[in-house]
Amino acid sequence: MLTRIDHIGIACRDLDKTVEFYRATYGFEVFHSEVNEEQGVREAMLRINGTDDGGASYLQLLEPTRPDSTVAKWLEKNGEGVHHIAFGTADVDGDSEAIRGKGVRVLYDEPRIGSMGSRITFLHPKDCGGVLTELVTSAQPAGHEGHGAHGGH
Ligand code: MC0
Repeated sequence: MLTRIDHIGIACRDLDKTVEFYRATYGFEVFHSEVNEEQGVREAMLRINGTDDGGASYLQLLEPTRPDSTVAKWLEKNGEGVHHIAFGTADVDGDSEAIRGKGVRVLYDEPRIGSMGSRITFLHPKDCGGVLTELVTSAQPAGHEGHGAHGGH
């Protein structure tokens, strides 16, 4: 069951500059940052709020680390802006199988590793009304989410 907006992914060309915009304009601070080589991104997670299921919602700022990455391709075509939305679930395996059964293309056979050790998969934007959609199961069970065990900033 999808229980929250886990994050909104925003593609940018200069992560540090974009982090500074969100800090100076809204007061959001970086909760966690990392490089995900498999996905070809350097990212900063800005925690916006906790949620009823014990999880949280974030803005995820994404800068490509290589020119052939999906985010680099997307930036070249569209410029900076909202790249994807992500729904949180306690069961990414079960939910992606259920959604696949409805005829929506799930991009990975098995979930891969996302932010803060989460397990993630993506749904094809062409099957989701033009919205690249991600499903996320946090590394820690709902109710125990926090950045201490994820390596922090
Ligand atoms: C591509 N398309 C999109 C899109 N990316 N539509 C909406 N939102 C997006 N973000 C559209 C293109 O405009 C194109 O439409 C069609 O999909 C095919 O795109 P393409 O540029 O030819 O590229 P493909 O087919 O090679 O790849 C598209 C695909 C790819 C969605 C399969 O981007 C992908 O695998 N994405 C999932 C992984 C990802 O995005 N990782 C980065 C975030 P037209 O009409 O022109 O044919 S990593 C992340 O977020 C992790 C770290 C985390 O959350 O923890």
